Amino acid sequence: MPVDYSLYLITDRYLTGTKEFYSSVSRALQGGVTILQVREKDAASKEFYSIGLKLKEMAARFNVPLIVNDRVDIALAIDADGVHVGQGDLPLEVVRRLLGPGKLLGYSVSNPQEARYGERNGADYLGAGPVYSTGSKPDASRPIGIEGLREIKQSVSIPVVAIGGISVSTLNMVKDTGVDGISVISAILSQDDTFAAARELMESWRK
Ligand code: TZP
Ligand code: MG
Repeated sequence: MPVDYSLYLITDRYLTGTKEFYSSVSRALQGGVTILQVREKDAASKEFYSIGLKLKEMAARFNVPLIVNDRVDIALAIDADGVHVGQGDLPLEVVRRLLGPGKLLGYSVSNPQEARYGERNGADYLGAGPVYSTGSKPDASRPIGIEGLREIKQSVSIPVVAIGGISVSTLNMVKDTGVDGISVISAILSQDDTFAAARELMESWRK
């Protein structure tokens, strides 16, 4: 089945404020999130596993694929739909070998060179950014801007998902680059109503 990358939510259990984490994610799924990534940077393996398992069950109820950030072992343990790795993680071809052919493999890129490398070495899709500055990733590299995003999209034929500081107010410019979806943390999880936030992003995306 083709993957719908339109609204790609990445988790951060510290960004939901006073809202309960799982109900925030569940409401966002109800609001129209099309793909979900569990990304819990400081979680010990046991906690990452149990968060992943719970989110996988939750996502499955909405027919939404669940991707695990970085951790191939956790992805295999919970039979996730895929793994997302960045420049500093295990090499793509190694991840693909561990994961098998049937799973999704995502790769973070910031320029066309990395994008082409990803395409040649087994990535199914790319996460391109950060497009704008972001408060959600302390070690994020310099923003690539809309033009940087456009160059990446034009350099490959696999799906490209834009990431970094994207909100309803910037969505149209991002969409104009031709990307296949937007990936967000705070534009959904930090909002008071994650259902309404996801729905608004999805409605703007579809316009
Ligand atoms: N990778 C590049 S930017 C980023 C990640 C994980 C954080 C995106 O979060 P936000 O809140 O949507 O800017
Ligand atoms: Mg990583």
